[in-house]
Amino acid sequence: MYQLHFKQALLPDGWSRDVRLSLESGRIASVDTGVTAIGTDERHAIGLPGLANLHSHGFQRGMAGLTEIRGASSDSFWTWRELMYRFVGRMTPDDVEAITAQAYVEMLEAGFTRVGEFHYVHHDPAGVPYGDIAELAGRVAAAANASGIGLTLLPVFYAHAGFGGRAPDQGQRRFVNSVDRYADLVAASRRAVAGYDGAVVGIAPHSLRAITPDEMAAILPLAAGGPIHIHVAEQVKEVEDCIAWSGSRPVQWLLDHAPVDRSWCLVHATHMTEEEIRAMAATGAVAGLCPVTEANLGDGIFNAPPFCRAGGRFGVGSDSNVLIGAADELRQLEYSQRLALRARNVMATPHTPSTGRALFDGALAGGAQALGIAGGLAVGFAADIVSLDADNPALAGHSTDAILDGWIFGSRRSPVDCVWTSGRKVVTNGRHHQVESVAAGFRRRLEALLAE
Ligand code: NGQ
Ligand code: ZN
Repeated sequence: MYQLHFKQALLPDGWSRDVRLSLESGRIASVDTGVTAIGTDERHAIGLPGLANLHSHGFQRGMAGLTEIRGASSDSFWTWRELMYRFVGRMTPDDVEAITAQAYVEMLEAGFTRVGEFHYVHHDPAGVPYGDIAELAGRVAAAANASGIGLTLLPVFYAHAGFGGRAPDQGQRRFVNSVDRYADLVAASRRAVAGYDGAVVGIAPHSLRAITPDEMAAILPLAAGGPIHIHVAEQVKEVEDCIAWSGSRPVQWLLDHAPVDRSWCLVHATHMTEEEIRAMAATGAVAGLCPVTEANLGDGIFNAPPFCRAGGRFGVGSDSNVLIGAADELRQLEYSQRLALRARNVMATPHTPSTGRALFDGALAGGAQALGIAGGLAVGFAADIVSLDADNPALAGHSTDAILDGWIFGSRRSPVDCVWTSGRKVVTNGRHHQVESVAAGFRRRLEALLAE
């Protein structure tokens, strides 16, 4: 039994003072409020539930800052993807593991306690499966385990270069499986995470570009009740190509042809009509918003107000991992709305006037739903906890919701102090316990990769 005491903590029904959490076997065994700290309690000022990072491609952390150079023609998502494919073509399993571990350490230091890894690089550089079809899924799981982050592994089905079942291109050879081989991959992925506490496995048809309707129907049963994630309507070109292929826009097509419900996460969902927005919100599916990456790739701005008014659920993901931060994603989400609408406090609601609190509550609930877990500081839930440093100048004099506003909008240096995942402390004073060895491994692999 391990006991934490917080001067204030955000519980499912709001902020409470003098909170003691007892942790046992990785879970929260009891929550007491209005109690003074006793000798054996580990004392902290501010306690928050850890957020889920619902969409990551861990290996892309290795490309951060390397695609910000203008090419010969005008740059776009599609020219970025060419560079990404070239990077993918060179990575060994050791590279994947070291780069992914670095990304996960940064996530933990930034206040994320679980990651949804949308994992699609499966085969060797020639496109031949490894002896173990889940070799690279195993490397992702090893990186998660080494860092301590909770893992929801989403092995990806990818088979085509475009709508209508177009043959995959060379750059995609490491991703491609038949339906049967994908079923083997999902089963092997379940085995790869079997020893890891709290791991969840879902499935992920990559995008409507990469899967045919028949293939989609064939793989959906493999989810077996777990989460189902798909990229959708991220780029205008994808919308145009989908209309040319089917007569429908991508979100509309998906809602018409797939059993979208609460177990789904529609990643990006950037380009929707008001009708699609209302229809998607009504399914209970989560919008997987990746505001920092969407800005970096020039995707567009999610139309949040009508989606939230219709009761739509959202969570955030660091996607390309160009910059990893829970507060950064939430701030970018709000600021993109402000810039588009020339208004302030767009994500706040009549019920929750603090923008930081509304963003945090939304991302906590939507992120947990999308990753197939329960999120929050409540009895029986995983002990995924973040403490903030009350001495950070951005939090001076702040209490309750103003703490979240100060963290998200006003902190130059992150106030994230300690982080626990499944009851194990993995970050102290804002630093991950293995930060140096993981960074050294990352540096070594990256220097070798980039020297080639
Ligand atoms: C991905 N990234 O899977 O990493 C994609 C690029 C694709 C984003 N969509 C590949 N941001 O969409 O074909
Ligand atoms: Zn993605």
